Amino acid sequence: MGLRIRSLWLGLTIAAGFLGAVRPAAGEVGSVRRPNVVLVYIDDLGYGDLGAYGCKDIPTPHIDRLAAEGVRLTASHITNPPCCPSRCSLLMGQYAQRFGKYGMSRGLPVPEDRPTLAQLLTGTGYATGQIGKWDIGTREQGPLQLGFTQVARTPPRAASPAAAVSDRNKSRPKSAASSKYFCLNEAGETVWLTDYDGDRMVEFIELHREEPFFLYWSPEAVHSPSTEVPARLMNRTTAEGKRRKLAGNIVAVDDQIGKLLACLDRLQLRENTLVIFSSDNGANGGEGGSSTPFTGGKGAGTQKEGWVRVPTILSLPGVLPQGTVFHGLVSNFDFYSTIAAHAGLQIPEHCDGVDLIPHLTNRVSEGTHEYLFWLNNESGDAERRHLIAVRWKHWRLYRKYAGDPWQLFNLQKDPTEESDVAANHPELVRQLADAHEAWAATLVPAGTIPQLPPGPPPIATGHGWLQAE
Ligand SMILES: [Ca+2]
Repeated sequence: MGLRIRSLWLGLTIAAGFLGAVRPAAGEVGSVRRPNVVLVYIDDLGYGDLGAYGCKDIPTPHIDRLAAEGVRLTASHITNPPCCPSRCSLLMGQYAQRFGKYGMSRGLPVPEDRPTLAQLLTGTGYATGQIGKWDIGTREQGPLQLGFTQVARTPPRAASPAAAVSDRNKSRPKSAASSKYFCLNEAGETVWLTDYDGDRMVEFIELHREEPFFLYWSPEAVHSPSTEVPARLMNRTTAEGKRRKLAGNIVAVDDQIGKLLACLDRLQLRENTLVIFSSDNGANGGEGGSSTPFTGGKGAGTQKEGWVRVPTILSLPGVLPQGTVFHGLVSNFDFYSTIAAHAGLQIPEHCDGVDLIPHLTNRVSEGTHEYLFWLNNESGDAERRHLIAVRWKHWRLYRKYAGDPWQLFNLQKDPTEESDVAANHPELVRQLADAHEAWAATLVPAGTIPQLPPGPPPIATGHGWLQAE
């Protein structure tokens, strides 16, 4: 038995400690090199802000290439918005309410009685890397503690170069420490954080080119404020007004996808690497982000579809069809199940998601999910984030509080949710409301959010990589 196979079985034994549900699919283990996975999870990227999704004023040629060489999803949703719950749901592969998270709940631990996606893969011999924003679990539940084997240190922030500050009168960082997007590289030069992250992606892949790897890049971009975006990025777009700064931020993300694809091409890993590109929640209208053709988004638009429908692309040349579009209902927790199945593992029993690949390749004709549900009602959370909703086919049933009347929207005819047609379809309202009630009955009560004193962040500042012991 070769070293890799032996370590795989050892890992499976460890992984099987979680619910006893994790075993390799028959015939998969050892027969071929297990596939690589790169999961890119952008912060606050809107449904309408990529060329592949119809955007005209922000060039995104590399992300568009990913779509041309893969499948573009039109109904991919974040069922636990925004940043923190979205990421917790992603890493656990299930509705976050299953571990008591009903809103932002920042600091609530993620459960340790079931494997995170990183633990699952690390347990079967994958090199698992994390770069960028974390925002998952408690301060003690950093990426190394939740299964990643290699974590990029957070680079020290730099002062914003005066020449690059796009607006010197408004929202300018007060000190070097408060700069969001300028950091120092190892040579002490001031660089754009998104560019720095892209170099770490390439570094990680080059380090692990000879073994199966899982890389999770979750940039700070394109979260507000984009005020520091340098002219060299903005000038590549035709965006206007406040949107122009966001556009520059998005261009920098696209540049890193270019680096990623060039690296995979150069190392001849493109056909053995599943790339998943998505966003943790919808557009930030305050920054000029677009949810077109839908409305709403982060901030003032959280009651509309645009807060939870995000651009999502899966690319795996040779397996997935290229240049196609998939309209089925998808949630970000499907990524866990998809990656697990693609790695030749049984999907753990705790997962709510499905393996998307058979659906995307049309090998399975039935839908991915009949329904998707939302229940953001954490008592301490901002009221604008309260949301109770159901998606079924092209319908969206919605209300903000349990006592409110249901509203029903036909997203096919009315993507901007102007006309509440609940009164015209009482049976449909009842069907969807009953489905929500039945789903909610399977959840656990809201968890207690620990009040922790200030302490060090879960990822240390510096350069290079933190390694699991
Ligand atoms: Ca976010």
